[in-house]
Amino acid sequence: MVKLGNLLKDKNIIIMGVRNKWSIAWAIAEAAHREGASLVFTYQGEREKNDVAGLANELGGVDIFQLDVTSDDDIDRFFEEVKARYGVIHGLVHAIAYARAEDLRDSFINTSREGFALAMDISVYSLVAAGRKAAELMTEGGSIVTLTYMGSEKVMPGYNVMGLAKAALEAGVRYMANDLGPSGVRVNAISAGAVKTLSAKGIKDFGSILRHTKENAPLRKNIEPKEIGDTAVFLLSDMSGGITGEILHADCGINIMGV
Ligand code: IMJ
Repeated sequence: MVKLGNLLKDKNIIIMGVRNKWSIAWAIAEAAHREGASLVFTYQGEREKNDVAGLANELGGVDIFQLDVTSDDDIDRFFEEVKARYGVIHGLVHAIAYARAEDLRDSFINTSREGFALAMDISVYSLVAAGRKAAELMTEGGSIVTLTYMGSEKVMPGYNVMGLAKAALEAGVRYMANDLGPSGVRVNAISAGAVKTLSAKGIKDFGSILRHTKENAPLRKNIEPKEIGDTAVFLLSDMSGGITGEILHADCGINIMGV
């Protein structure tokens, strides 16, 4: 039995980055739906459409829109459609990141100029571009939430250029919080512990990171997607009305450990 809440009642919330049922964005969607939010999903392109439509169906009446975050035209069109359909929005969840597979395999020192720029464009600039547009529609106040990872703070094997992208994303959260705060829009990030998603597939040493966390994190377990969803509900809700520019670790405490 799932206990229904109303923390996000009467809130229109956009979620970017739902790809399949293992996506962190999906766990956030389930939690937000449970709390009464009206949701909008975006999907990257035709390849992703069917899967995302299926998940949207599971929650009943979630609208889906195509949005490739590397396209300014897509971003403009999407927010125009959202404005026409909803008028006002209250939340934006950004759960998008990408680096070339080769840049997550080799040594960081070998990152190419193109690979670097691509990771920054998709993983960082997309929050700035979407956040700016979303904030214009947050006329009743709003909350922007993005996802980051400890690889921004400490060297994690293979995280490489994504570590720099997440460091830039976190700095972006602070600069956006400063710009948008006067309009009543908060901007925060969840630094989630490792979760087995499509984005973690094929990453070497992933199993050993999960095992290390289970054995050494203060809570002696790995974070569950539902716990990340509940953290996002908190940041999207009025319960966090005094919090902005914050990087909130939802990782069973592993980030506090030295050895
Ligand atoms: C990713 C790479 C290396 C180590 C990693 C990860 N660890 C974790 C991740 C320890 C937890 C997953 N993560 C936090 C990410 O941000 C992943 C981003 C990502 C993953 C891929 C895989 C497929 C691909 N490009 C990617 N771009 C970004 O081609």
